[in-house]
Amino acid sequence: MARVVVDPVTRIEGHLRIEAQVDNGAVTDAWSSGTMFRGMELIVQGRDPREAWIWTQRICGVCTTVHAIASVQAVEDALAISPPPNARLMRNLISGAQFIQDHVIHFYHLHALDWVDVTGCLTADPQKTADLAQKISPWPLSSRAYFTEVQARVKALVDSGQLSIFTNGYWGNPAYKLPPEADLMAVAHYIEALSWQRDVIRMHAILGGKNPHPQTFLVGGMAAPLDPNSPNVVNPLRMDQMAALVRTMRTFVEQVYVPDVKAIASFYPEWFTYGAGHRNYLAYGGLPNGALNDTSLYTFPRGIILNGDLSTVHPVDQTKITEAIAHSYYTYPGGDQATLNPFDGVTAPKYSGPTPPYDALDTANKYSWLKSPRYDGQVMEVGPLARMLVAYGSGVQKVQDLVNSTLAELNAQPAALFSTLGRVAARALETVYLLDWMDTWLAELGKNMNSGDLRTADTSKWEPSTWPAEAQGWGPHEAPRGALGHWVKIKNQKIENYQAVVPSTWNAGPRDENGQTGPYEASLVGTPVAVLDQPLEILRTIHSFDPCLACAVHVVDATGAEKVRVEVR
Ligand code: NFE
Ligand code: MG
Repeated sequence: MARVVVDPVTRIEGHLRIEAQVDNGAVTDAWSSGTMFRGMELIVQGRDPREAWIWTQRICGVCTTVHAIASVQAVEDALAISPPPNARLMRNLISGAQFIQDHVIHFYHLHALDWVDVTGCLTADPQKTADLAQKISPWPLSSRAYFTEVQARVKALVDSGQLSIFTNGYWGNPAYKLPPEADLMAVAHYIEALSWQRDVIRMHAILGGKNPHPQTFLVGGMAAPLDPNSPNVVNPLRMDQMAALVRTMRTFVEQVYVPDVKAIASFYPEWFTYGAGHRNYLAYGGLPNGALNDTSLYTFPRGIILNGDLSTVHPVDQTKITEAIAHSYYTYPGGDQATLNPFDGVTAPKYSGPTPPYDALDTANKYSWLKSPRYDGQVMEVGPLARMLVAYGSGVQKVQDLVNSTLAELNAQPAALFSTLGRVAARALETVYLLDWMDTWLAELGKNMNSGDLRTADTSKWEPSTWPAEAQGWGPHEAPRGALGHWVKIKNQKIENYQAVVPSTWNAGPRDENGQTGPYEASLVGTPVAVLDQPLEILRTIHSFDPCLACAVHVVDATGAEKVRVEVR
């Protein structure tokens, strides 16, 4: 019996500690801890609700934009404002570009090295690598000469003794199963994805002035003018540039990302059986194709799947969302066993853990800066898998086709989706699903522009004097990592209370007042660990969620960064 501690988990955003009990080569219990606090909710209290998005967008630089959108939607909900169609289209284009960029970055730069042994590149035969690459994709950078050059670059890095971005990997671990040729192909694409992601996110510069944190959001719409006759705004030239960017997105996603996910997954079929967890999935849904409150026209449908039963999609009732703090470093007026809906949420930090540096968390009591969100008292996983399952169960034809054809290709049953690799596959399929929507939204925006509908904002309620004395609103959205909600209460034109419940809080949160484990904790049970001081398999399952602890606890580093520490006791 051993206690494996991974702290901090790297190749994520923010500060996450995992403690896992390992018996007979597999995890039997696990604890997930967010190790730092910031408290964005407290920063926006008393401020003008129209500026909340500027602050809250800074919760994270990885899922840039999503907190801005959730924030403006919460305030629009409170004040009954309906942004015009062009604002919706611009927000969707910004969101879609964010999803597509973020998912590719996650796969290559945050997750692939859990499956790909970089040192395998050194022994790969470039000709066989070219054969493999050409077999699975028409992507042009697949020649023997190309892979020979990539191999030489990796070899120069290894020979220099400075592994740079590849430092501290668990290279040579027996859980790596790819042939060297697949390692070399994946590393080549890892390098290519670095410049691809930089290029395609220029869509944010066109619509939002910059990335990260586009600057054109506005309560009521977008501050990005649309005008076919002006040189410096969204005009036909910019529309052409955006269409070209979507083509660049599509080519790489279809010819590199998706074939690589399938190729790598084919060498790890057992990972379609590990990592499920509770099998409850929640999607708020979002990226509206009509009025904000018309969920029937959402790109991602809203709903809940319980116990892995795809035959029924349950409705979502905002009032059933609560946060618990029984195992979190917070206090509630009603005590540690109380739970609160975010409209009445309280952010009262009170650290009660051990003094750092510490050997062990006090897992019987409080052990995380994350609260424990629950739906109707139940644990919910959020994210690409939740979205794809809810869309599948809701009868979205395109999603059903994508999922069914992928399962057939991998010779897998639908139950395989409830797994570590199920999350990875769902993320890739969702990226494909969004590409068509990007074309649709661009075409619609162009059509509106050409027909003279240039409205991008409804500012009829811009003046606070037009607001009711008290109002409250919910801004549900889908971020790359899952269901994201901002809750705002407005009183006398100022923010009285503000709560953000983010995807990684749902997934990475600790046990609740009833002792129910969070999704990360539950998903790790049963995960094999071949080499105790190289917990590669724990990283596979945790990384499959794409953790962002910066979002989850709204953190800053107050004590100085710590080096990676992996302990086995
Ligand atoms: Ni900081 Fe985020 C996303 C949000 S949290 S990455 O996607 O909201 O999981
Ligand atoms: Mg919160």
